[in-house]
Amino acid sequence: MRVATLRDIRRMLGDVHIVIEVTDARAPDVTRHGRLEELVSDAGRRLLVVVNKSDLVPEEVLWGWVNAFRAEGLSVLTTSATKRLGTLRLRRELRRIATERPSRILVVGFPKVGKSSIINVLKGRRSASVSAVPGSSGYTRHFQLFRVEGGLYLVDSPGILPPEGAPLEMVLRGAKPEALENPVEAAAALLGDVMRRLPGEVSRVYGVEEGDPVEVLTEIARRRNLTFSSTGEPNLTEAARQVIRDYHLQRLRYYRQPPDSPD
Ligand SMILES: Nc1nc2c(ncn2[C@@H]2O[C@H](COP(=O)(O)OP(=O)(O)OP(=O)(O)O)[C@@H](O)[C@H]2O)c(=O)[nH]1
Ligand SMILES: [Mg+2]
Repeated sequence: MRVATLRDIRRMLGDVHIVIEVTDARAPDVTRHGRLEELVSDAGRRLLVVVNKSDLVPEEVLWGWVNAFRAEGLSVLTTSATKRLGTLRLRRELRRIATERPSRILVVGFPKVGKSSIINVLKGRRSASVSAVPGSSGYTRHFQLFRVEGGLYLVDSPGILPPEGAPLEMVLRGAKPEALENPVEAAAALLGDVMRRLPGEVSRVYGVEEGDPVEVLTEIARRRNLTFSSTGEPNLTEAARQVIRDYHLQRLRYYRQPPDSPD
């Protein structure tokens, strides 16, 4: 995973006109990046927040998030890159706000929010790849431009933000389970939150009774025969990794309620 530091992003901002911050509809609050938004604003660049994976959450939840973000003065659109929902609107919006031509657009976000999927939809088949930006400095050596349409270019090296934070935040921000210091703690936090927000989901996916998260994790380990061969004890770390992967692979449903909604 090539992770860009905020310093890299700041440098890239010098060469782009518009920034698309891609967030995951299941956790828009956790997958947006306040510091990044500040940098974009400080650089005087236009920010467009895209709430992607809209197909994974109920419509009222999606609109709750959109309204909350708009109330903060943010420009927001929703997409499902895989189901091609909202992508035409996104293209039209880019065309509308790209007042300067040529305009270069940077796509940033945490790992696995769907940056590449969105770029691929926008690029389309007709798009041509264009070599490095002439006459600009620094980061440009490493990026290629893709033409969305006349005068509208996407920077092909998407800014992947480092997934940092509390254990649950790291999972929602796409940190790989192997990269987590304490996967058991992270998976327990995730399971606890899924059970609280979507009662019945954990039992549907794992066939276990819902209750204390660590006990649930232990039961998952037992049921999947994840035990240490030496002692026969349940291997909680491996069970935790599987649960985290299940969220990333969209097998375990989860979404967060927008503010001001009954939780
Ligand atoms: N359900 C759903 N899945 C999506 C959507 N967009 C992307 N995905 C899936 O999410 C996963 C990550 O998508 P990518 O486009 O690779 O995400 P990315 O942000 O480029 O990931 P990195 O480059 O690894 O940071 C893939 O399995 C996609 O199929 C969406 O709108 N809905
Ligand atoms: Mg990508």
